[in-house]
Amino acid sequence: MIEWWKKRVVYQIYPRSFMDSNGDGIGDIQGIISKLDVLHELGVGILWLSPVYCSPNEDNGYDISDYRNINPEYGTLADMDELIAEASKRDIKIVMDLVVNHTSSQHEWFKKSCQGVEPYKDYYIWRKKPNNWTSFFGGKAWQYVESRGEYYLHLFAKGQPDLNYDNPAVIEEVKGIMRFWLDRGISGFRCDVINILHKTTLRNGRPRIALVGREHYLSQPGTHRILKELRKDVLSKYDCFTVGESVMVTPKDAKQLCNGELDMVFSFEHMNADCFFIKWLLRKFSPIRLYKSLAKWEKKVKWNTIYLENHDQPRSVSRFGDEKNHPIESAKALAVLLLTLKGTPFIFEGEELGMTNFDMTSMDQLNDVESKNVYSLARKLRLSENYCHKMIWQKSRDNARTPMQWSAQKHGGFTTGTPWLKVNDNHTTINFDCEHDDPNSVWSFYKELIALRNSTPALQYGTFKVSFMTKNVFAYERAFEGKKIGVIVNLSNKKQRVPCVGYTIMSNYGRTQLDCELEPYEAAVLRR
Ligand code: ISL
Ligand code: CA
Repeated sequence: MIEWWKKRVVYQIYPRSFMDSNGDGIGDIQGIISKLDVLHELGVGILWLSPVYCSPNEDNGYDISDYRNINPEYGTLADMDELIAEASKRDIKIVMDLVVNHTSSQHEWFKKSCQGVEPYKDYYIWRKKPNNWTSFFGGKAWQYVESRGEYYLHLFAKGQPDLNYDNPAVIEEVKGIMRFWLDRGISGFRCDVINILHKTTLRNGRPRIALVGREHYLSQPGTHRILKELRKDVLSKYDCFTVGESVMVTPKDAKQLCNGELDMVFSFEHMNADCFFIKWLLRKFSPIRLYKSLAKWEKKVKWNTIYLENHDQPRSVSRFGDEKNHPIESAKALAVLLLTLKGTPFIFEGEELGMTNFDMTSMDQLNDVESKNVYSLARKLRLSENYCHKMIWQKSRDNARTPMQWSAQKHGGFTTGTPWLKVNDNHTTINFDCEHDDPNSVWSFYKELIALRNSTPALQYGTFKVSFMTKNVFAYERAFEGKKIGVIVNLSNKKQRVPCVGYTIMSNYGRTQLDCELEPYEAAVLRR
């Protein structure tokens, strides 16, 4: 039996930016409900919602102050129940974000922990003296609290204190939260930075340029132990799945995380196709670096995740495609990769429209805590203003977070009020309304490709084999029970000579047959 989460296409919603139903400029749950028919028409079978829990929004919901309630900005528990029920009517499952490496500093647990009140005193990681660890968002990872006369660890923003997984009470709290939502009818979790839960020791880390201390918390034995326990005591009792966001994993770590722990993990290696090791160290995008990494993970893990975008990454058409000269072809070529590789595909809202990076003109338009921290840090390090701007404009997480472009109307039809983050000016041409009615649009191509995947076992769970790879072209084959499908993708702006290929099932150039030459950003699914 093939599990349902291997067959379905996932669509990630960033609730704040998806659809505003009441004109306050912030996306909300009723907004999502109003778009369920559209998502159903697109053909997706699972929605992953970035956090909708109560949060002071220092990191837009990834800092949770109440795990068992909905942020009033987004609606109520009743709205959430309605979403689950309405989605289910359309055979769409809902997956929530589980953010339990840290809470918000506004969480009751943390407030009591600061006062030394039991049983919360040891819910977080407190020390008299900080070590040399640094935060994912730049700068030191420790913050002093007067009332305790101690420092707490925060691997992310100051408002995101890390939970203490040496305390069994914390693990029990997490189990309770998971049951609370699974009992309400959700179908699983996307688990935030899940491979860093347990810190083996708080000794100083080796000196390095980023994430000092990481050898003490990345994929440690303690984390594996906790994940096994969550699986045994909670997850195994429900028909659900988990996808773990796991930072800096190797295929070996991933295998271990998916052995009696999670069902699949997000890895990051392919996100380095346009940078060195950390995203801020820019380099020119190299198609073959992307292909090699994708192929490596396809071969090495049992069940892969496929993604080219999420709420932390720039828009794929802007970084791996050509938003200026070939916006439509390159967005479609990327769609072919996303939906024909082996593993569960994750579409990020707007990717199916070919949405591009934020058309920011000044640093004042930034919202993201990471971008702001990194920008001020880079200026302190005396990197040139020019480089800093380039770095932020190319890699800021706000690139992914501009509101959905539903129509050519003011603010892209996202809100009748003032949007929390500026809508891209190109909503006049890149938007759902136009694309829905245009059979040659990026959206229509996604719809057709998803329908093809949903009805083709070879594409859903067939084997994967590289046919050939060049600097710019990636060709592979998927096969299941003797049925084969070929795929070929050119992620360069130049024509490419290739071995003669054959008849197409889908082509982003509308071709029925491919000869020995590919056009810029040409991609096709082929008969075999
Ligand atoms: O976005 C990143 C770098 O720019 C990553 O390092 C990111 O911070 C990391 O992948 C963890 O991401 C997740 O946890 C963060 C949250 O800010 C992200 O939005 C979330 O996806 C802390 O909860
Ligand atoms: Ca709203």
